[in-house]
Amino acid sequence: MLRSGLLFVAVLVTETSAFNAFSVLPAGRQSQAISTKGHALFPAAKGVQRQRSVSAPPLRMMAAATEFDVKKYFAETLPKVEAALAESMDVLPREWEYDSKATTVHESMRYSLMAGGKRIRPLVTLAACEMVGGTDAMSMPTALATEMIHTMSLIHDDLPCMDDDELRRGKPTNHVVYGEDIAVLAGDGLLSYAFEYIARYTKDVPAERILDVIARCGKCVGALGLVGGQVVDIQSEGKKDVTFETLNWIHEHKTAALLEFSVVGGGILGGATEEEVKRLSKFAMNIGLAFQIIDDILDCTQDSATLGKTAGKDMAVDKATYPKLLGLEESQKRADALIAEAKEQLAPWGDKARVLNGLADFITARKN
Ligand code: GRG
Repeated sequence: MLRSGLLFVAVLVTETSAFNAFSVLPAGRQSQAISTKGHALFPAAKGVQRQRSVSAPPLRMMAAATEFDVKKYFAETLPKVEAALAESMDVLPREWEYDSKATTVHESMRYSLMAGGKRIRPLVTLAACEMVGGTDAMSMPTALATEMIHTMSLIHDDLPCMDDDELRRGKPTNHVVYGEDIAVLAGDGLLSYAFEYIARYTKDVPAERILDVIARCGKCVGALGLVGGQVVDIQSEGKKDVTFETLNWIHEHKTAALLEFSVVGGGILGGATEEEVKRLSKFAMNIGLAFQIIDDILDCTQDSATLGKTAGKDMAVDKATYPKLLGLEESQKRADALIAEAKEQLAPWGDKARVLNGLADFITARKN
């Protein structure tokens, strides 16, 4: 199992072009380059920083100019995450004397969780925790929980009653393999297991921090998170007058909220102060929106084989997207500006922020 996980990661790292052609500029330099153009960020959407032009950070605020080799980082870190994810599935039948009647849903949960994916959410959790002085042992259960929740959201998003898709992570979607009923329940199984996993397996962290993380986890999934974002997304479908503010609202909730939890959760477990949590939150909301903008761009510029999911879907259903509202070039500029501003939030950590900064840059450089 571990060997096949490692093999998968080796293939992923070798095959993904974004991993190959990517070396990260020092945070300070990139922020400065972008800030000279003075892009305004998104207009008045609630909950994130917005509408201030990105001004050059003072020299003392610039992160240390250390090159970050993202390819090497993925090669070193992804096998660890893949192995831990596999173990999270193995532990169910092994330690919990699982009733054999539950094997179908367990298999279905495993099918989607272990189907690959970039694992960005667990990576930012581990990186944020380490940046503030914590360890992998403190944050790994929460890191895995973010991937369980993300995978659940993909399974449900692909259902015929939602986006109705048959390809995900290069494989047939969960409901195509197991049927709609099992797919719904596999998502539910992953979601509840995520909470159980944080509560049961987090070690060496004071209980109040774990409690805070569990509460935030609930919020990011619920009506003020993924669920709320998905509802407004569905309600906006087919409408010609979706505003920029609504589009931002959808993606702050549907996409950015889970990334925010992933980063902030890692920070809290590692002992971040209130002020640090605020910085992490702003960083994460920015990279979350940038992530979605790039997702929209890739949907109309890449093919299904590269994406591992059906390309051109947004246009086919006439969905409101960033490229549709802004055009491709302006969308890319917005994503770059959001990443630059996100990285400014990490400046006080200096070189300790190199991994999170590198992952932020990866978000705009990725090709799938
Ligand atoms: C049922 C409680 C409950 C919640 C689900 C379906 C739903 C509500 C929300 C949809 C959330 C969703 C699918 C948002 C899209 C986010 C996004 C950009 C996904 C792509 O993420 P990647 O590129 O995918 O990280 P990989 O496959 O690499 O992990």
